[in-house]
Amino acid sequence: MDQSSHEGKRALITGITGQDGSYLAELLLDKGYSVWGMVRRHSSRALTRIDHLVPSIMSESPRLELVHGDLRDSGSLLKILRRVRPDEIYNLAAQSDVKVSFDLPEYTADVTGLGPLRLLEAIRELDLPARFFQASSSEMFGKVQDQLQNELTRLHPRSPYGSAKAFAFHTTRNYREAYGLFAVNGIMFNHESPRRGESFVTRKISLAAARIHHGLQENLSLGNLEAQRDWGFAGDYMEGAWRMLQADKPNDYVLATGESHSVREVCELVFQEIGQPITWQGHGLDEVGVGPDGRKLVVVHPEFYRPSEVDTLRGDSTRARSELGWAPAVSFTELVQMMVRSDLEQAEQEANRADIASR
Ligand code: NDP
Ligand code: GDR
Repeated sequence: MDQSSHEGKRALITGITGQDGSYLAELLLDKGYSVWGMVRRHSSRALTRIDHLVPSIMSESPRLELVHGDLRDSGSLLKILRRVRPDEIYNLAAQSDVKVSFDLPEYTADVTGLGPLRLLEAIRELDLPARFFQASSSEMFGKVQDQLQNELTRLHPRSPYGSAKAFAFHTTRNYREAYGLFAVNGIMFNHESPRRGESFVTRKISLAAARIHHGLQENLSLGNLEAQRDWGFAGDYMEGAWRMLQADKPNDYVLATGESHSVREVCELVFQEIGQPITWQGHGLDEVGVGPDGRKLVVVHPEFYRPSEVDTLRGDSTRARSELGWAPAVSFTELVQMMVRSDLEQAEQEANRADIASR
């Protein structure tokens, strides 16, 4: 698709400061869209992931504008939609941390569950002819029976986050059926990148390994090493989100690679990439990952277990592949290598700063 075909189109991204928001903003700006990003008020600057896009605000006709709003505040959503009148709305904002959702269940339900409902109501209230993308999650499948999960798989969430996403999923579908909105769910399996939040397991592992490599950290504490996920690259998934809103008809689509790997495998690959392959010793909470020189590089800690776990996920994205022509471009190994490379650079900078500070 060439850039000129999208010039003049207006997109609103909620969650633009997050991992996915930053990739989507790049993608849409590249296609010629004018982009509005909804941001929350922070006491300090929170635009790290989109800083490189922000200079265009200073230009004469900025194509990226940031507006203050919050998914918990219906008034702010109405105001933004009235002002921006977007052609496409990508709802990426959420309290997206599954572990945190056990500590903040009501807050998670409010932001992640009711937030999309507030947006959909505002679209309906204003009679806006906008297309709406909801960032739905494989976490909704939870306790799975089938080897592969697709758009027809039964939902059995295992966390307050998964339950909130399931509510938003059904709400999005209901607004499509009840009011004829072009509202779609992208049922996205885990997707990662060098911009992934540092508490999510892939990034936690790659950053810790890089810091261990540069002598900034002793070891890495993890929870359930056996959990299996279908991990892809965030940039590929945002391409899929965009394609869903370009389709002739609204529908729900799974985005996944179709491959799954365990947390243990991620660890093994990451430590191999930094030149310190690990071997496992012990069992359960006593298990450790030992480096070539006998140092304990990975330890297991009960703090990182969840009250109920999603053991294994693997997605079947046949519908997206055949109807949208979508396919992930980055493999699991390439993804891990990309993250390790980036975190080695970050850790090297941290080591240099620590060195200068100690002089
Ligand atoms: P992040 O956690 O990186 O980003 C979340 C974004 O939501 C941030 O911009 C955050 O803003 C914003 N946000 C949080 N609370 C509110 C609120 N009350 N009002 C407005 N904005 C808010 O998530 P990802 O980029 O990884 O994920 C994007 C979406 O996709 C999320 O909805 C997530 O649940 C979903 N998803 C993600 C998958 C993944 O593997 N990454 C897989 C499946 C679904 P701030 O910077 O101010 O905190
Ligand atoms: P997830 O991602 O819960 O799938 O949600 P996360 O990376 O947090 O966990 C994946 C699996 O790893 C296990 N695990 C650990 N997880 C973390 N965070 N920290 C640890 O120390 C650790 N040790 C083991 C977890 O138990 C889990 O099984 C992500 C989020 O992006 C959601 O917003 C999104 O909807 C889903 O992916 C699909």
